[in-house]
Amino acid sequence: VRVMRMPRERTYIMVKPDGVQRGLVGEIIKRFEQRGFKLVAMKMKAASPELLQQHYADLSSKPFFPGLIAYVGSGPVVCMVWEGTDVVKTGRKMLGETKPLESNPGTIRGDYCIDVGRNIIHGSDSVDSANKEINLWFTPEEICEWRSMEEPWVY
Ligand code: FUP
Repeated sequence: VRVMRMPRERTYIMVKPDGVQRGLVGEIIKRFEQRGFKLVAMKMKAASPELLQQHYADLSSKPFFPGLIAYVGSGPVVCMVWEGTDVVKTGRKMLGETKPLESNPGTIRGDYCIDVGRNIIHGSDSVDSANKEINLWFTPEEICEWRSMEEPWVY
């Protein structure tokens, strides 16, 4: 009997240019892998202002918007899609709060940054925005469905 599985929840995680330049990409990937989430897409990209304006469209009226677009566009970012149970909310918990001051030690922002305008990582804040962001940053072909081999890799 074939069982139809519910599609797993996905979130969009992006290491911002300061995270890339400070060598935090591996640490961030490590935390999501070790928590038990599955990496299904990843690439490095120098994002255009147009793409970033779309990504941050909800914030377009904020005074920090031009600075935010300049910062996230100042160098390549690492774009990822992570999959797993409650990955959107859990990912946000792992990131910490928007403001590093309010982020507890043990969270990514709480461990690695001190400035809201240089907060090293983005994570989708709802399932709805995750789906929008995944569609904005990735084509369907760039997302990989995969499963662990049933044969062991380690003998
Ligand atoms: P988050 O979802 O935690 O990234 O937070 P927001 O979507 O509210 O904000 C997006 C980005 O805008 C933050 F990552 C950093 C920047 N920002 C500022 O620079 N100043 C602020 O007061 C608030 C946000």
